[in-house]
Amino acid sequence: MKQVVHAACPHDCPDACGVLITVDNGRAVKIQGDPAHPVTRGFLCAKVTKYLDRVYSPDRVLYPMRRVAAKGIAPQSADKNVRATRSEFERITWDEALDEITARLKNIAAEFGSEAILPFSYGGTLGKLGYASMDRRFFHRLGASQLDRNICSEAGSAGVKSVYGANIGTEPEQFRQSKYIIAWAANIHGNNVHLWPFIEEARRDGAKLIVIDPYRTRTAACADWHLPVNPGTDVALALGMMHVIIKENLHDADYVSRHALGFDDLRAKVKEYPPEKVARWTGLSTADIQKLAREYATVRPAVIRMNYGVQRSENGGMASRAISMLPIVTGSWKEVGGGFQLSTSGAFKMNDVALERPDLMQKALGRPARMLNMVELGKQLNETNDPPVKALFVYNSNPAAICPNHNDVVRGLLRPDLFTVVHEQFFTDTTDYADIVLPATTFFEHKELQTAYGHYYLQISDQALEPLGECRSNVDLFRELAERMGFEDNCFRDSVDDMIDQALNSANPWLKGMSRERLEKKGHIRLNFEGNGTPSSKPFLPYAEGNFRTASGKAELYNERLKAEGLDPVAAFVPPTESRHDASAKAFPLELLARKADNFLNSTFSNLPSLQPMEDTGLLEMSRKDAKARGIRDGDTVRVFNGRGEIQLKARVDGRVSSGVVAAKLNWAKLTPGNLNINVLTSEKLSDMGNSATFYSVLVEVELFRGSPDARSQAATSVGVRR
Ligand SMILES: Nc1nc2c(c(=O)[nH]1)N[C@H]1C(S)=C(S)[C@@H](COP(=O)(O)OP(=O)(O)OC[C@H]3O[C@@H](n4cnc5c(=O)[nH]c(N)nc54)[C@H](O)[C@@H]3O)O[C@H]1N2
Ligand SMILES: Nc1nc2c(c(=O)[nH]1)N[C@H]1C(S)=C(S)[C@@H](COP(=O)(O)OP(=O)(O)OC[C@H]3O[C@@H](n4cnc5c(=O)[nH]c(N)nc54)[C@H](O)[C@@H]3O)O[C@H]1N2
Ligand code: SF4
Ligand SMILES: [Mo]
Repeated sequence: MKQVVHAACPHDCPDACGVLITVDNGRAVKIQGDPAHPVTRGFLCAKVTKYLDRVYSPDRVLYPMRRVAAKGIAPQSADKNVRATRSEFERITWDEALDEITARLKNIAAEFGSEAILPFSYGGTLGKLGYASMDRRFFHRLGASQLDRNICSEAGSAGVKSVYGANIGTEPEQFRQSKYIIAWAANIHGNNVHLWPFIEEARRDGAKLIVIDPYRTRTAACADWHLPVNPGTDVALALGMMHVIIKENLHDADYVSRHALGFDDLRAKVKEYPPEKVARWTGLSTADIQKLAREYATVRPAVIRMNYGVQRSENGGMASRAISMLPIVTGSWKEVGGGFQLSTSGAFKMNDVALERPDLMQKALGRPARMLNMVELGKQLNETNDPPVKALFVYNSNPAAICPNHNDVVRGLLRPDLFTVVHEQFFTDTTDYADIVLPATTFFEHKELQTAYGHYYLQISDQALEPLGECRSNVDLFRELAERMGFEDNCFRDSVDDMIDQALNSANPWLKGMSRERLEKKGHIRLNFEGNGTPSSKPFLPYAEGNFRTASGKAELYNERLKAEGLDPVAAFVPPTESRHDASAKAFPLELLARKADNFLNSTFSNLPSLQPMEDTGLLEMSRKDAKARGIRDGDTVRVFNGRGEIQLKARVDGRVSSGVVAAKLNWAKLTPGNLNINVLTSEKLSDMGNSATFYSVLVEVELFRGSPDARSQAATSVGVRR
């Protein structure tokens, strides 16, 4: 009775792997990469290779649960037993859970207005339906506040779109034809591992790999050249490179004159960024900046893989804008193996209006509901008024781990008058504050339509298993809730297949010929860039002939709209206020990179015993110089602090960061010493463009921890009660 089911990994990762699941008598017995997928080519990352451990983990939420104890992290048993938190809950039936939720939401809406309800979701699944479909319909019809989902990528998107008009880029397959590959704030080994084999092929053919990253990642360690740029100074670096390129006449005058607007403004602007000056900001040498610029402009084809690390900075929008100008100036978009990639997501435009039905807000409120930015959850829970947030409905997210300014978030989540529902697969940091926990399916247990942000293949992910326990998918949960609320609109009765069909019924020419039936048969299909119904595998060169998606149709090196936002219409380097360039750096002189872990996915997977040994967590990585100046040795317990909070970590003096920079990794708070995670130090400050998060613009100070270890300094394995 063995059967192999085609699925697609829905985790928040550019690769969106093709997956094969072997099912034997209703039980998954094997997971492997689909060898037929042209980009992900039959292998999976370490995290998803171990996915059976996740699906069948004894720690999964399998039934609806109601809180029976005070909110907050329960005193835990001494064996790092996350399940211990279950004693905080009693099992209830789905009927009881849904009755209680609908009654509470109705009461809150009646007393405070429906905008007192805030949905909170992000990247648990990037499945088209699980990410945004029935849930949006439900909250729109309810008249709930809208969530500005800006925690990850909006600064970069805004920066790139301000030049190109769309967020699309070079396809990964073309990297094998490149001769000069720049990984700019892109941790390819950790976060985008399926690009790596293409880079290796190119290198076997003589290509050079350059990594621009303040942290010596595994990718940087494998590179031909690592440039450890100071955090938040990439705008200056890109402008400095263009200074050299234009001054030395290495630019593509023909491409620029035909396809760009504002080259003369750019030429004038970059005069302000000679390499000598840029060297002081970036910490790189003048000679290296010149060499990088000359090589990038002359070794062809050259491609830039920029990732979102660069835009988690106060000036992240401008950095993305400036970097995305480079392939315009050199005309690199003309060449197979040239160009630039931040994301490919802009190519998958579907019928989101049909899926999400924003018109339903009109019915509920007579207007669009207010928008609250997820980056500022702490502020939303503690300060927002008219109306205050009285109900928080969390799914696809773990805000008590991943939001900046963790202490404020937790203060808000602890409010006794806040009604919190969490739809989850595990008892996460956030379920520690939930009134009701609902069990969610994994991608093995529901059907999905899967896009990607690192390649151009659309996939169907088939259901391999019946839901475990009483788990429900996001779609099924919100369909059921809508019925309980008495929402009669027909869209609340749509099936998964109905919604896949609606999504594909789009004006996007690249979806022409794409149907559910074809996807079901083939598993994955490349977007139809010829727009003629017969897909070909010709290289996709989106901007070889211009065709920018801006209003002018040109690449906008000068952008009038930026002026209105108080920004330079070309580009300008404004140092982050939380950086060594600011006076505030006197009190907290070190720049913290509050990073992701290579073997977790944001906070997901960090509770999985089979993956935990692969990551050394609870560390503060620092340079020899900064450690020595503070009398700190490798292995010492250190206090890391700033005006927002403090955390005790173990010093690791390992040469991964340069002087002035320290780094630590994201993890579940309750698995981190003292039940706090690195986000106690990060800021809610928003980026220059896109109102995005600034996880990598954070100043801290570090000192040797001197007192006797209190509850907060003990290892994750010991008893720790918050505050
Ligand atoms: N294994 C794994 N894979 C993941 C994730 C994960 O957590 N783990 N997360 C997923 C998600 S949500 C996303 S958005 C993508 C993100 O993928 P990436 O954008 O690659 O993610 P980051 O790790 O945030 O940043 C990349 C690199 O930027 C560097 N960096 C930080 N500040 C600066 C700077 O000012 N300038 C420069 N030049 N570099 C800087 C960091 O040190 C880091 O090595 O990855 C996805 N894939
Ligand atoms: N310090 C620091 N903080 C960061 C970052 C960083 O680099 N450093 N990165 C930021 C970035 S780029 C991002 S994208 C955010 C990510 O923030 P989140 O999207 O909240 O990321 P995760 O921690 O992966 O949490 C996702 C949760 O969704 C659950 N889930 C998975 N599938 C489903 C499903 O089908 N249904 C439901 N209901 N739940 C599901 C998972 O079990 C998991 O607990 O974090 C941000 N926070
Ligand atoms: S997390 Fe990324 S690399 Fe790993 S299986 Fe999923 S899509 Fe592939
Ligand atoms: Mo992200």
